[in-house]
Amino acid sequence: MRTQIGIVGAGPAGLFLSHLLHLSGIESVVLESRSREHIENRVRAGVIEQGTVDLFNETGVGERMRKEGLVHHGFELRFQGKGHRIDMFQLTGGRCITVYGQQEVIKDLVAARLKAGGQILFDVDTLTVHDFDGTEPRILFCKDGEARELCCDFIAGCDGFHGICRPSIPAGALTFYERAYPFAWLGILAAAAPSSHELIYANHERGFALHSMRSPSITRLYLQCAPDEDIAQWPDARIWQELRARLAAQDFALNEGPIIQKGITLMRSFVAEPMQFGRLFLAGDSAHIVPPTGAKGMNLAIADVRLLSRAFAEYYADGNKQPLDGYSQACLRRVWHAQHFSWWMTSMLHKPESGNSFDQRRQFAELDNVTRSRAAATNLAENYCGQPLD
Ligand code: RFL
Ligand code: PHB
Repeated sequence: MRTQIGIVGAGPAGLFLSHLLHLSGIESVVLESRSREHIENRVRAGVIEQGTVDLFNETGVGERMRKEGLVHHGFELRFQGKGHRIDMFQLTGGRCITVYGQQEVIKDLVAARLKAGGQILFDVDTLTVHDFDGTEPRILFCKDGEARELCCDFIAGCDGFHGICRPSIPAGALTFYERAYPFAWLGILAAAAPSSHELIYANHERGFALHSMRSPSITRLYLQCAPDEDIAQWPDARIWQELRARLAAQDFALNEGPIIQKGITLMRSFVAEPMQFGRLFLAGDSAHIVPPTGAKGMNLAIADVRLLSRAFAEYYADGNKQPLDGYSQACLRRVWHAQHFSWWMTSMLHKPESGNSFDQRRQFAELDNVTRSRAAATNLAENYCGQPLD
């Protein structure tokens, strides 16, 4: 098999890259280790920045999101039992976010690629990448028990944080910047109407909690927990009890319902620089991850592949390799802004492991500032809605 761009991974980065390349008349093949059913049902991100929404609309994959996505003009910071609304729309001169599940984005992108005759091979295994330091990279893999080879001009490593592309780059060629956090999130999906129209980020002495949603009848909720938490120790009744305690506020009642999914997410900040080696380009979580508190990961993945697809388009149009050479640098500014914002939101809202009362007082002072000072609130709102794509 031969193609122009061999894409490893059918997450938001890989699928959207394939879609953008197609719009520029460039061929690609997407290789995915999991089944179509698995990736279309994997519950992850929910918050989509305005710039990402606009890009989906401009490139013809935003139709269902426009109908089913929930547009939010604000969100709430809750601490010391009181809610404080951050009016993103007003503070940013009309920007907002859309709540729409990542698995719905995946369904829309898979459908668009298949409709356009795009090739996505699901359930591939033993995938390895080769010769990307030369001019004829190859991807070897097995499909239905048969060994296959995909020859390509370039490889796009869109295979997430645990993928194989980044670790295939020779040791010492990349620098890693990293921070692990001493806590994790226990997340649930519940068949219950959201208890508020907007997201609620709560700093509570028992730990952080987040109220989000997926639809008018499905609530998404998270609780700060230990990184080595055993989910078996969290029967549904304990989860609801903890959520009620952490989200408590006057005139607020938490709607409860059957829990349809639960899982634990570890939290880490990580950047690999540069996001390229030879003809292998990394995009999305394979190159960087953020703790989910700032809701930035998928949005960053989309911003990366937008730049990467443009760089490939210039290369194929007139042989100009400059945008490809500048790809990593062009991405990293946004990446580090998001790293800072995600780290900051995380440290402002989570119960510090130290249990130090100084840290707790400092957090309240920071929350007080961010909810009282228009300048501080504007900065938060601008970062949360996301900088416009350049
Ligand atoms: P993905 O989505 O991990 O996709 C990588 C794909 O590669 C496949 N793969 C392989 N395929 C072939 N061969 C191999 N050897 C392979 N190894 C892996 C995998 O099966 C997978 O299909 O990476 P991508 O495309 O870079 O997308 C990144 C996003 O998924 C991630 O950043 C977001 O989910 C982060 N995130 C959020 N981002 C937001 O923008 N807004 C949010 O509100 C938000 N909330 C969240 C989140 C992530 C969370 N978790 C579970 C980590 C909430 C949570 C709880
Ligand atoms: C979600 O709805 O899954 C969600 C919302 C906000 C975040 C992270 C995840 O910061």
